[in-house]
Amino acid sequence: MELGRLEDLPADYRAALATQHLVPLWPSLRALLPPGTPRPRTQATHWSYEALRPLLLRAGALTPIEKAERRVLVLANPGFGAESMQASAAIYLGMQLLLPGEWAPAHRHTPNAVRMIVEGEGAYTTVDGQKCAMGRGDLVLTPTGLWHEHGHDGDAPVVWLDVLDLPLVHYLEASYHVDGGRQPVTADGGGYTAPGIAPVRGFYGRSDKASPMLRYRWADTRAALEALAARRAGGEPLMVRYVNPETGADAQAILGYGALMLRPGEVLDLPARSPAAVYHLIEGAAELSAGAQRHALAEADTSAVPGYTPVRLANPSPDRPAFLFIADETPLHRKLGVYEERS
Ligand code: 1HN
Repeated sequence: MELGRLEDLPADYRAALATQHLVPLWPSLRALLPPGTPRPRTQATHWSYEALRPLLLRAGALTPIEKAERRVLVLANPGFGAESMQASAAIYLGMQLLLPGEWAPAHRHTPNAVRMIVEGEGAYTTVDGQKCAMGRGDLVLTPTGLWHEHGHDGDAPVVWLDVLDLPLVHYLEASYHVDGGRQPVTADGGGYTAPGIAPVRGFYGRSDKASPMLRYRWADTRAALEALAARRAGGEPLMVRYVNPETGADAQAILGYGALMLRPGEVLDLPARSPAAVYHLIEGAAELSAGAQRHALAEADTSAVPGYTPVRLANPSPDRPAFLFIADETPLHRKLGVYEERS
């Protein structure tokens, strides 16, 4: 049944509604609740690292770190427009450049962030007094409310992918920051250095921090995926999730993070799921099909995929595995009770 339109209503009635801050629902009802499936603003979008890298390095020459605080090019999904600076409804993505000797001063803010290190050696992020070295493929968490600053003792540019839940926190009108200076370094990574091993505090005390582990080394993640590949038959996804080692829950409350391996030549079909997702290629090569869109991912390329969209991942290489980092809105959808999978 076709619903009544705004234009069907007399002008004087519409004007009277407006003066009382009232709006008729029926002209907008179908847009708010489309039939059968949502109409996401998120578009399947691909960002080539080869294309963005020279632009990011040029930002290094154009804008000193003191003038930027964080030197970032934002991966803005065209579905939301450039001003929104969001990759999906809840995900913000940016590529950040730190040059040798530079320092990005401490601040803390309400949105949660993670960094996936893309290129370069010698940089570190100090989070809550813990100095976390940043190596390629490492995942470093900067959870809500914790001080964090970046420094670089190496001799070549360092680039990382920032993933934040900023669009959601901003939408909730809960986004703000507090400036700081340099933090004293108080610990050497908190003792969470090996997967599955949690340091005891005092006499059998365990950490109750929301994010006790702040750095997940790529060597550990990659080894876990290789071990899965050695045990599992083909066809089953080879995937690990980044979790809180104390509780086994997702590493962060809003966005979820994982890593996925594709064997040489492997094709993997993932069902349509309600959360939007981001795929970032750490190693190898991959083809990503999201609905009718197809993207070839080279190393360090990033793709955003809207929710409710089936995804096919393929490794075109006959002899090299491919490794992807995945960030998605799954924890948020599950907590809100709107999580859905469709086969
Ligand atoms: C932020 O704090 C960082 O600390 C990077 O490196 C990107 C984007 C929006 C808001 C805060 C950082 C950010 C950010």
